[in-house]
Formats: sequence, structure tokens, C-alpha cells
Amino acid sequence: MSNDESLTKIKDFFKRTAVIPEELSAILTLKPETLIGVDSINSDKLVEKNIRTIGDLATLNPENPPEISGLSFQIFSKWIKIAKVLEKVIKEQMKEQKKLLLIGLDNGGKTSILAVIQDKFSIIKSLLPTKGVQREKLDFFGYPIMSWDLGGQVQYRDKYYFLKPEIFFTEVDLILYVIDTQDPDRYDEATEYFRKVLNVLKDLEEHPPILAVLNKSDPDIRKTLQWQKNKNEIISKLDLITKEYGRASIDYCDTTIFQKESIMQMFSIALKKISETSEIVENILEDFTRTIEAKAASLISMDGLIFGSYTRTSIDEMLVNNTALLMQTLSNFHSSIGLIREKIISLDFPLNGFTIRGEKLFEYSELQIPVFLWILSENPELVYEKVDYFKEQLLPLINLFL
Ligand SMILES: Nc1nc2c(ncn2[C@@H]2O[C@H](COP(=O)(O)OP(=O)(O)OP(=O)(O)O)[C@@H](O)[C@H]2O)c(=O)[nH]1
Ligand SMILES: [Mg+2]
Repeated sequence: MSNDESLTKIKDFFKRTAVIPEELSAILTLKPETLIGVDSINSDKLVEKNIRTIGDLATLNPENPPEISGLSFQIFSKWIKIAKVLEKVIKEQMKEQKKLLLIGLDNGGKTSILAVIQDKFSIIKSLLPTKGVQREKLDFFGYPIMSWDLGGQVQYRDKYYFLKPEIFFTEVDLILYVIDTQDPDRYDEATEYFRKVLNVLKDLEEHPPILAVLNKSDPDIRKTLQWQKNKNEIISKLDLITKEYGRASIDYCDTTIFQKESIMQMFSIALKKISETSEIVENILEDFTRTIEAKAASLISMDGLIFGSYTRTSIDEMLVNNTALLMQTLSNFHSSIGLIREKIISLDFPLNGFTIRGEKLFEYSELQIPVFLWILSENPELVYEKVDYFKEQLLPLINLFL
């Protein structure tokens, strides 16, 4: 992103009346009240605590901000997080690309997963084992990612990646460790390779987040008891090693190339791990959900990427996300037969006393993929009054990182 582009995107975080300096670093010296959502009364209270600028805000700990009467922890914490995001963008001028590493034994499905997220379904049947590392710029999500697909055949696993490990394992933003769940005979081999990867990361003092991808969780297989047993076995094996290396526990995701949505959900989790904004998006959704007295809110793109959700219970989370994904599939079908895409999609459950409602908020990436805000509410009318305000808060974050 160029200096000018950063500046344009950063401006979205500020009130229209604010005068934004051309010099990026000078933005940190602006008063907190220039930010959208910060009012001047609270801004005065901040000054009393010696928090005079956005730069000062960014030095605070969002988990433990100073007490300020009349200002909720949640809102104060959100301001601090936004100030930190701005500081990060300004100071680093944003790193151009995120580095995503796909590692695992040969035949696990790494290259196939990359094909699915790019809708290159037809190449899957003719894929050959990857020779060494294959780097590819992914331009879906509108989020610049360089994927490093590390071919898993033994000749590469044994030496190639580990002779000069700094080439492969430094400055990594996320590792996807891909496992073929249908091949329990190779679980031990997969576990040993995982240990090797953790070991080299430890030597290099690198701590990227890791997501274990339990691939080939095909719809029919997933229902069998044997597969459940196998899944538990591989999880406990990997957990043991993770503990051995003193790392925080890793996340697991079931995927199959036969259900693109399983791969999109895995990438939704991955995106949360590499994007500083997702936590703020969830904060804003939480704030929104409470204000409109709803049960759940979720931000989902038409291609099934969940940017963030806030729900009171896990049942509500399943309800809102699964309903939204199905309704979006329906909307895509309507669009494919030439109907104009509705801006608001709503489904009533009168016997259960709630409504699930989706509204198009933005489009992202060059492909202009619509992003919908989904609400699960007993009183959806309240949404109408508040949605513009929340849109105003979410838009700059979406523009900056997605
Ligand atoms: N049943 C099933 N087969 C899959 C799935 N994903 C990949 N495969 C198949 O597994 C085989 C290996 O897939 P690849 O994507 O080439 O595996 P890879 O991990 O890239 O292998 P290397 O490049 O050697 O490291 C192919 O025949 C794929 O069609 C899946 O979810 N389910
Ligand atoms: Mg491959």
C-alpha cells in the first residue's frame, strides 16, 4: 500500500470535521476526539488522565485500561485497540503481504486446498506431488497473502527445508499444518514431522500461530465412529507435542475438498489469527448486539468468509452462521438466474419468536464480493435505527485490512 493509499484509508477512522495532516506520523499526535465514536466529554476526561493524543491512547493496555467514570471498559478498550491498529499501520507502513505456510506429509491435500479456495476445481484431479516449495500470491479476500506450499515428500521433509530453515520459517504469519485424517497408518509420521517443525521454530525463536487442518474429513466418512476415533487420536498426539514445546494450544479444523464451505470456515479462523482487526470487528459486533438487544450478529462475505461474530451462546452462533450461509447460497442461486440481489434478506420464525436478518453492508476486494451483516433478534426493528452508526465504525476496518 502506498503512502497516499494508507492516508486515504486512515482518514476513514476520523470524523469528517477532523483536519488530517499529510505526514502519516503526525496523525498520532491528534486528539482522541478526532476519532469516530469518541465524544468530546469523554475526550476531556482522557486529558485529565494525561491521555492527550492517539499516540498516548495506543500506549495503554486494552485489557486493563485506567478507570474513567462514565466510560465503559468495553468502549475504552475498543478505542485503545483502534489507536493501536492506527499506530501499527503508520509505524510499519503495513507489511506488504502476509506469509502463509502450508506444511504436512505428502498426499495430505495442501495443494488441493489452495486450488479449492481459488475455485480451480478442475486442476485437482491432475495434481502431482509438489516439488519443493511452490509460492503463490493469493488475491482472494482482497487480502494480500503469499502462500508457501511446502511439498511433503520425504526428500524435502528430511533435509531441504531444514538445511536453511530461516528461508522458510522466519517472518511467517500463520502455519497451516495439514493432515490426511483418512490415513491413520501415517499419524505417527505426521506427528514426528510436526515435532520437527516446532523444533525448528523454537531454534529460530519464531512463534507464528498454527492451525491444524484435519483434511479429507469427507461428508460420508465424517459420520463414522472409526473416523471420530481417528480424529481424537491425531488431536491428542499433536496436543501432547504442543504441550511439550510449551506452546499455547493449537486450533483444529475439519476440512474436505468436497465442501468448499469447510475450507472457507478454516480460512475464517486463519484470518482471525493473522488480522489484528478481527478482534475489533468482534468488539464492535458485541457492542451492536447489545445496543439492539439482539442475540447474535455475524459479518459474512458472499463467498462464505466469516469476518467475525458475536453471539451469547454457541447454539445462537451455529444458528446465525449456518442460516446465513444457506440463505447466501440461495441468494447466489437467485443472482445466477438473473434476479437482482436483494439488499436485505429476512427469515421469520414466528413460532420461536425470532427473526434472522441479513443486510448488505459493503463489497470487498476487486471482485466486489458483497459482505452481509446477519442479526438474530427477537426485535429486528431496532436494527434499522442503529445500523448506519455501526457501518460507519466497521467500514474503515474492513477497508484497511480486507
Ligand atoms: N478424499 C479426499 N481426497 C483429497 C482431499 N484433499 C485432497 N485429496 C486428494 O489427495 C491427493 C493429494 O493431494 P495434494 O493436494 O496433491 O496433496 P499435497 O499435500 O499437496 O501433497 P504433496 O505436494 O506431495 O506434499 C489428491 O489425489 C487429492 O485429490 C479431501 O479432502 N478428501
Ligand atoms: Mg502439493
